[in-house]
Amino acid sequence: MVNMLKNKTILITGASAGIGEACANAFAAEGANLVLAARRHERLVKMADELTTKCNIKCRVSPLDVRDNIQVEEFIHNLPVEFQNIDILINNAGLARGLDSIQNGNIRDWDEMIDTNLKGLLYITRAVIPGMIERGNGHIINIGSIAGRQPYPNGTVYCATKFAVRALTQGMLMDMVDTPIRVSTVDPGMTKTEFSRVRLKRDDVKADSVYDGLTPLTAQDIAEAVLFCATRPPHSNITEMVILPADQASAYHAHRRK
Ligand code: NDP
Ligand code: 8X3
Repeated sequence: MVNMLKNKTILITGASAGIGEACANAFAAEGANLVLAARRHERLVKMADELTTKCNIKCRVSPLDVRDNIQVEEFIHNLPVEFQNIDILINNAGLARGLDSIQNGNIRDWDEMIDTNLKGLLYITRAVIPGMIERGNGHIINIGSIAGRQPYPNGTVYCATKFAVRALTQGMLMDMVDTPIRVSTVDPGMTKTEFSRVRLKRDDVKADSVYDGLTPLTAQDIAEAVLFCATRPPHSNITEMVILPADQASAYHAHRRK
């Protein structure tokens, strides 16, 4: 993997926190140039200041709501020339909102998850793929979830969006099998980020209790897996990778120490 990513251009959505931020750090450390997008622009600016100095890379940041296709198209269309040739797209922006049964579900929460995790991923991917095909080079790495493999009670709609990400990964592989474009999904289990705080609408005590008695994954654990996928030789594609904490056996089985 020596210098494999040096001067490559990596676009990361949802780069302002958690797994996206950890991916930015990991790829910058390998000398890759970054395009970082999320709604919290000020966080991205701070990251870019630090990473350009520390890792001697180029970094472009952009405020972006992936749910808005017009914003997405303008963002990709208006990238400066030096950032236009995206080598790797990390489709990471995503969230869960609420923990409710289907019969008590909040429609606004459903819309937010579907619009972000599913439609947002599609908008970005649609805008980036043609350039990759034209250049004959590209890798799309989707951040799925164990929730895209096993639905669990009160998380049905979030799980459905992540099942959809897996379906999209498999379908994209088929659609682009005659191109050099690679497609992967990295599917984590419980990972301690801002995820549970967002899901539980900033009830931080409840959010932290999600990880009571077990050792969750870190965002860096996932970034290392993404980096591994991104650094296979061009003839090799890791299509799916599932990573769980050692204390977790499935979406519904975790070992918690008292
Ligand atoms: P965080 O809440 O820490 O980070 C989520 C990121 O997504 C933030 O940078 C946020 O940025 C961004 N984001 C959310 N909505 C939008 C939007 N509409 N437009 C642009 N960016 C958006 O959570 P994680 O790092 O844990 O989540 C990253 C991905 O990992 C998600 O797809 C999640 O589903 C997945 N995942 C997480 C797991 C976990 O246990 N943590 C396990 C399995 C998968 P901003 O608010 O600034 O826009
Ligand atoms: C996030 C992990 O277990 O909450 O995708 O579904 S989980």
